[in-house]
Amino acid sequence: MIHKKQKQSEFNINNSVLNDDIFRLVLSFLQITDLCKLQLASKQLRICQLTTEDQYWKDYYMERIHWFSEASKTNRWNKTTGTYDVVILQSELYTKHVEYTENYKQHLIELVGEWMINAEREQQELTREIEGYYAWNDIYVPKEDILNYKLNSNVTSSHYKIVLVGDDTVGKTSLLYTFSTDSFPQYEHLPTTSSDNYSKNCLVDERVCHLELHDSEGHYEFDRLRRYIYPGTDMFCICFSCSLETSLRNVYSKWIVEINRLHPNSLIILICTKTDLRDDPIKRRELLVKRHRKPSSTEQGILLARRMGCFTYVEVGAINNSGMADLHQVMVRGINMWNDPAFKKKQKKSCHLQ
Ligand SMILES: Nc1nc2c(ncn2[C@@H]2O[C@H](COP(=O)(O)OP(=O)(O)OP(=O)(O)O)[C@@H](O)[C@H]2O)c(=O)[nH]1
Ligand SMILES: [Mg+2]
Repeated sequence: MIHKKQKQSEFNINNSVLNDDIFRLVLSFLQITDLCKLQLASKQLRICQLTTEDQYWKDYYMERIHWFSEASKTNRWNKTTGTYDVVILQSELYTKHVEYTENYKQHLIELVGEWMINAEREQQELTREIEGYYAWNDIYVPKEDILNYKLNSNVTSSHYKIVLVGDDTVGKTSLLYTFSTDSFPQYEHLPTTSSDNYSKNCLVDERVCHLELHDSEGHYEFDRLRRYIYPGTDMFCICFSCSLETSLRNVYSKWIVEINRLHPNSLIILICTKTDLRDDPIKRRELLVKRHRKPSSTEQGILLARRMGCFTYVEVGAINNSGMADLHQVMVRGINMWNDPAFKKKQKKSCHLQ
């Protein structure tokens, strides 16, 4: 039986029989986050002092640098050779940081710091880019005003055709699935290859409304086929993901152009998807590491909606059901407001004044 006093001294790491080398070995198995926690525990303890040694950071640093550069590889089309070249995005950052031989922790902090500055700069650049886009008529109405609009009792139609478009993987199918079934799809991304239909019945101002919801294929291979679902649409919803700035840019360079060319003067709303990613620290970090970007902001979405002549702007996160509860209201009230002669008159007046 171990005497109480003896037991205490054996397990007191200050007076431990374990020497520094054994501690080092133990520490080398720990995750860097645990080392950081230990480092903060107490500066007096020898084991905590050991955690500050550069060798732990070296392994972590090298592993991270390798992972960052792997994660940032992308295929870029080479016009001259007619093949895809593997390029590392922001490679100058890695090459600069690979050469270090000491102060690994410090360099890792600097590297991430550079990305954050880069991400902030890119964000400001994107806002300037949106401001410079060709501006369609600004007919923007805030979502809150649409929600306050009361349905006109003279209007008899309660069947509405709504079409969702937007780049592939922005989450159109997931949004429609969640919207119509109240549950997020359990499968990973299955690219839509035919225009599927969903439907939803809802009650707005005591009127039963039927929403006929059309999914579409986001991939450019389907550009020719997609247009066949457009005729008779009451509302187009252009979707982009807040974590994919190419999908935001394509609102301007592809989707608005396509709809306005094939069906001018249609009612279009802009939907920003996957807003849960803005609050998810792991996903934010992944975006920072892979593309040195931050998710696009609400202000940028509203600005884009105004420049693109969209009627309103909505944000949703299908995965956590955020923004989904009043989406049917925005759709039904939005279509009715758009077709209201009093509203059209007001819109025309303000367009003349501009
Ligand atoms: N984090 C998050 N992921 C989502 C959300 N919505 C969809 N996703 C994921 O995004 C991926 C693409 O979703 P889809 O709904 O298939 O995208 P899509 O726009 O229909 O794509 P195409 O059919 O190829 O045009 C899937 O892996 C989904 O699980 C969301 O709200 N949050
Ligand atoms: Mg789909």
